[in-house]
Amino acid sequence: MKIQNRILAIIFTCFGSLIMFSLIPALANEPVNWGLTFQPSASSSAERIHEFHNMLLYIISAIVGFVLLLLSIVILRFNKKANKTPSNVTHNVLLEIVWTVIPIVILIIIAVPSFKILYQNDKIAEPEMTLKVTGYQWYWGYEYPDQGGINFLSYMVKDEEIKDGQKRLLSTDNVVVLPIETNIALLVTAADVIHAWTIPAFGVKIDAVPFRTNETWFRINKPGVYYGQCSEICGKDHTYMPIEVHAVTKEEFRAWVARAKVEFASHDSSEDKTLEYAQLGNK
Ligand SMILES: [Cu+2]
Repeated sequence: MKIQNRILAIIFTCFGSLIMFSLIPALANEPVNWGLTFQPSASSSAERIHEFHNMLLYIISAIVGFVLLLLSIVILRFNKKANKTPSNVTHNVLLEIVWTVIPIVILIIIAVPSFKILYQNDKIAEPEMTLKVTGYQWYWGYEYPDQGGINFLSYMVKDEEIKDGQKRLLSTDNVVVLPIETNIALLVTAADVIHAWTIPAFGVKIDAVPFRTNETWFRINKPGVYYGQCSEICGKDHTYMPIEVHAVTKEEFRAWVARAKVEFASHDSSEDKTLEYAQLGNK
């Protein structure tokens, strides 16, 4: 009995800590220490993903609870001491049908909303503007084809150049500025190897594949600064190609477009910076 109590105590402690940790909220639009839950959603796509995740959490918790209950009954009632003469039953047709059909029903219940979200997050609902992203080893290129062809490259701010308010490994020299409440079509490709453009708060993670253009869309619903990182291991400086998006109101975006057209009229040659970054890993 003592060992059984100990096992039960361990199981309940594990569950208790899991529940406690899952209650710690992730409050920032960036990775945080000990962050366990999602970053708060800032787009309709992320909202749908979070709702689906929460639904799955209820289903999986019920399944885990049920299996734990069955295991506990087996451990307590059918151990050698409590059940000296074991039963010889090996088959039960009804039981076997039930434990096959119920999981199938559960999978169908999960599949329906899952496919719905895949479709909704994939299909571009009347795009109002386009952002084209190109992944390079190891930086990002951005183009705004319908905003006068603004285009620029975006590099991580190096540790020794970080200014107040910038974040190590997350801030970039040129930030992506996007308007809120706008359906943004995202076109993603790469120039060398496979990268992946990701902003967790937008619910977007899409591979950037050479010779191929992947597309998705999102609609940001609150202004703010959002961070992401390349999410496909793309070489030695994979860690050093973050994404920084500033979501602003439509008026602020128009003002930025006017400034950006002048500022990015001729951007720096990418060659120099590529060389500079090639040294980064050797420091
Ligand atoms: Cu990459």
